[in-house]
Amino acid sequence: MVSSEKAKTRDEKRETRDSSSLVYLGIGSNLGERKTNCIEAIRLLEENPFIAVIKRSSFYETEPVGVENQPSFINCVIGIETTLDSMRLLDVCHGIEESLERERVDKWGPRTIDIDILLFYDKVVNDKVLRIPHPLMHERGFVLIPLAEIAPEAIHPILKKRIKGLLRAIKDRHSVVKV
Ligand code: PH2
Ligand code: MG
Ligand code: MG
Repeated sequence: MVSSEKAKTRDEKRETRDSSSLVYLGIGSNLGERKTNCIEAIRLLEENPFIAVIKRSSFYETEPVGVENQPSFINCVIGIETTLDSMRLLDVCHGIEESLERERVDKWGPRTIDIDILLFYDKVVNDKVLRIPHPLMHERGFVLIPLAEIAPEAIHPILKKRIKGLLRAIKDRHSVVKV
């Protein structure tokens, strides 16, 4: 009994370390073949020699947040390892968005693909073009639900709370349904 309790504690510690030692990306699409677009974006990330995709959440059909009169999204979250710094990773994400963005109609409307850096290991970045953790991630069900599926123990480096705790406290009531 005592030894299994100790083992559990060690596992929990290992899980904490593993979760915080990845970079987490939010992937979303609400135009065209939405799930295929997400899968293609993940494939292109995996193809980059400096990126390894380690974890992928389920796909979720999610109600649009913010601009609400647009089609619903397919969202998922992936955990990657990368030797790129956060700015170079942002460039890679933008490049993949551009290569899949042929169907995009207007800037704020539906998009074939959106790749957002949510967490970059335990780093905080406050740059004009890049803020990490993603400044809205802790308010959004379409981010926290898939993120909690693959990294419940990861810690938000500013709020100093675990993802599973942030999810418990969330007020966002937009629907997020596993597909
Ligand atoms: N992305 C946004 C704004 N609103 N809503 C959902 N459900 N999913 C998204 O990915 C999303 C959104 C800005 O990037
Ligand atoms: Mg986004
Ligand atoms: Mg974006």
